[in-house]
Amino acid sequence: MAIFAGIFTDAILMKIGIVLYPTFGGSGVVATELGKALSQKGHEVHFITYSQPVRLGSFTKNLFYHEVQILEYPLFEYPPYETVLASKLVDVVKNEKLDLLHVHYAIPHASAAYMAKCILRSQGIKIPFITTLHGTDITLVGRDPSFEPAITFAINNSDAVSAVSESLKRDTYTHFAINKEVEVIPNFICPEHYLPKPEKDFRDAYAPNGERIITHISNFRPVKRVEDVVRIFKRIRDRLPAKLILVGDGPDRYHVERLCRELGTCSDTFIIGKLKKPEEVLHISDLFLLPSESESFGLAALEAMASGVPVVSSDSGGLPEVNIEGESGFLRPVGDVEGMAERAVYLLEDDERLKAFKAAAKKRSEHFSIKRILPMYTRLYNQVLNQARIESSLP
Ligand code: GMT
Repeated sequence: MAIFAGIFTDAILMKIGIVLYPTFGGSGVVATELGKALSQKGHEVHFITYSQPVRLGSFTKNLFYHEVQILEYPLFEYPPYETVLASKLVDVVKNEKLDLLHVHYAIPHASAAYMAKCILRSQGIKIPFITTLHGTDITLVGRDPSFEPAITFAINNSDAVSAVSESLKRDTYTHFAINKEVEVIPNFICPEHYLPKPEKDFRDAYAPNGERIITHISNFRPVKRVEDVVRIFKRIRDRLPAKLILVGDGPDRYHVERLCRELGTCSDTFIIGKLKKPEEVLHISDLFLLPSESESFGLAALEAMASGVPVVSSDSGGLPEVNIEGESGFLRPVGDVEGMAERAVYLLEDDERLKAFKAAAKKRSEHFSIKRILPMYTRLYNQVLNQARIESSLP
């Protein structure tokens, strides 16, 4: 364990276990990029989840991945993931001598970490854990009575709790009886991933006659209101030449395809499925649409802005903390398809205006650069480790 003069400081290297969803969701992306950035600073990072995180890329010296094996047995209609995850955490903490665990998305990671912490304590090993709340774990799924008591307990028993926006922090206090301080640490981007590339051929493939390219990226769940994207696009295309690229996949894809057929927009719409590197499409885009019903932060919008793409979004949840009205794009109330289309046309119809908004979106994204956000996490880690040290020295 790394201690300097008895105190953990930013200069001290740590062994950190990161628990995450390895899929395309924003929480998994943030957790993976955080782990990569920590490892580049010399910390040893152990990802613990059920498959290799999609954004991991190539491994470096300080990165490790521990797969949680899900045991199938005829009795288990639903394999008990939380139990095998807790057991895996016990194993990794003990054998890799981790200093702390950082779990992303409360369900079921926070309660699994709590269980691992109790098991390890019974064996004389102390391990603090930090829970980062990402959104639907609080606003959608976590609030459901079938989860609420377990989530409240796991949050209150975390050694520290962070949320990705002020809005999510407020929602957490509103919906749960939380007696812990929730620290806001916004999501981030690594600016070097979004440097402009010469993409003319790629752009021509989608928009051969110089049409504007409008993009949306999501998991096509009802909360994303992807059908609004199609309706907004229809109104834009009625006013100026445009193409729509939809990235991602999910339960609403059939509805979206049907709506495109109904509105007659199929010939100008590309539904390209999931992408490991969304920035490849963002680089050729002129506008990003995110009309979500609820969005604790809107990482996809931030990634668009980092690629120099302005955003027209709903004003729900944490989106106003990311997308600034009249600067990086525009915000309209949830469901205001007309208003979003009108603002989109305003942005797209004038070359100079669009150029200015593209530059401003890029500039705004710099506020969320990993350089600024990473120290917030390492400070929280040090605070938790120092607290654990003080507690273990008490009689
Ligand atoms: O958007 C989703 O449904 C996926 C979900 C996740 O956990 O991956 O996204 C949530 O976390 C992201 C990363 O912190 C946020 O950027 C998204 O706004 C948030 N989604 C919602 O609140 C709906």
